[in-house]
Amino acid sequence: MQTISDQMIELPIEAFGMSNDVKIKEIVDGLVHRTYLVTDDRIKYILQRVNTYVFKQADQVISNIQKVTAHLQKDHSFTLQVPQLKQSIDGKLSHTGPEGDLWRCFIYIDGSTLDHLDHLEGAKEVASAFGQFSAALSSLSPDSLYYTIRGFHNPKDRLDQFNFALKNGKSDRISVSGEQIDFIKEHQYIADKINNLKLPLKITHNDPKLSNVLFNGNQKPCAIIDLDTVMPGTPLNDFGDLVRSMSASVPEDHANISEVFIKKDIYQALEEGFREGTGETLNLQESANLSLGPAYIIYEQAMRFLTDYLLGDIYYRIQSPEHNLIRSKNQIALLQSFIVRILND
Ligand code: GN1
Ligand code: MG
Repeated sequence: MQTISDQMIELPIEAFGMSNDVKIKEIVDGLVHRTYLVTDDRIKYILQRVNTYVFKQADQVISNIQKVTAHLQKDHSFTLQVPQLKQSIDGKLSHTGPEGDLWRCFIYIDGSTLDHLDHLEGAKEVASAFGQFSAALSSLSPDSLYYTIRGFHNPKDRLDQFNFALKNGKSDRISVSGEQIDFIKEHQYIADKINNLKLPLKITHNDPKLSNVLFNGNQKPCAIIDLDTVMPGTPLNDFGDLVRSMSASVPEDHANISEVFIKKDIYQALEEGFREGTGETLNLQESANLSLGPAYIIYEQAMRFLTDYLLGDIYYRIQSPEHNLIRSKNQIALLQSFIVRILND
C-alpha cells in the first residue's frame, strides 16, 4: 500500500505486482474516478479507483472493457492503440481493497490529452477516430455487453430522474432554478423526437469527448480511452457528445453564458470526420437524423447537471456550491445556440 498523504487514499500498489518504490502522481481530470499515474522502475501505469456510486456493478464495467478491447485488438483495420488492463497478482483485472474500494490498472499509453482543439483538421481527425471506433465495434453484438449505467442516455430515464429531483430536491435550490427548470420542460420535445425514432442499438462509446482521446507527438489521435460507458446505444449520441464537448466556444462550466455558442465550422468538421470514420456502418435513418444527436445530448447534459444541483450534488464532483447550476446554465445556452445555428439553419 502507498498513501497519498493529503487525501489519505491508499493505493493498492502491491496488489498489481508493483514494487514499493513507485512514483505516484494524481491526474485530476474527469469528474468520476480517482486516477493516478504510477511509475514503477520507468514502467508507467494508470491506476484508478472506480467510482462504485456511479458504476454500481463495477465487475460488469471490467467485463465490457475486456470484451471491447479484445475485439478492437483483433481488428487490424482499427489503427489506434487499445487500452490494456494489467492483471493483479491474483490474476484478476481488478482489485478490491479492504473497504470494498475497487481498483483497476491500465498499461500506460504514451500520449497526452488536449484541453482544447479548435483547428478544423484536428476536430475532423478526432471525430473520425470515434467513428472508426464505432465502425470497428459494429461487428460485436450489443447483446454481449452490459449496461454499465442503467438508462445512461435514455431520454425517459433522464426525465424520470429530473422529475424525481423536482419532487425531492432541495427546496431553496428548486426556487432559484425556475428559469432552467422551465427550459428543460419546454424542450422535452427534443427527447421525444429521438425516442420516437426507435433507432437500432449499436455499441457506442458514450463519452466521446476530447479529453478521452490521447494524442501522439505529432498531435494525431493515437488512442481512445475511458471505456467505462461503452455499451449499447446509438451513434447519434456519440456524435452528439463530440459536438457538445468540442464545438462549444467555452468549457462546460464557463459562467459567462453570453460567451457560450456552437462553432459552426468545428461542427461541420466533426460531422465530416464522424461520417468518414463510421462509413457504411451508419444507416440511412441515422445519417438523416445525425444532427438530432447533439441536440439531445446537450439537452440531456443540461438536465443532468440541473438534476444533480437540485439533489444536492451527489453525482458530479464540484468545486463550488453553484458549480452544477453554472454547468446547467452553460449547457442551456449551448443548446439555444445549437438550435439557432445548426438545427433550424
Ligand atoms: C462525466 O467523468 P467524465 O468527465 O469522464 C460523465 C459524462 C458527462 C461528463 C460531463 C459516467 O464524464 O457522461 O458527459 O462527466 N460520465 C459519467 O463533464 O456519468
Ligand atoms: Mg468518462
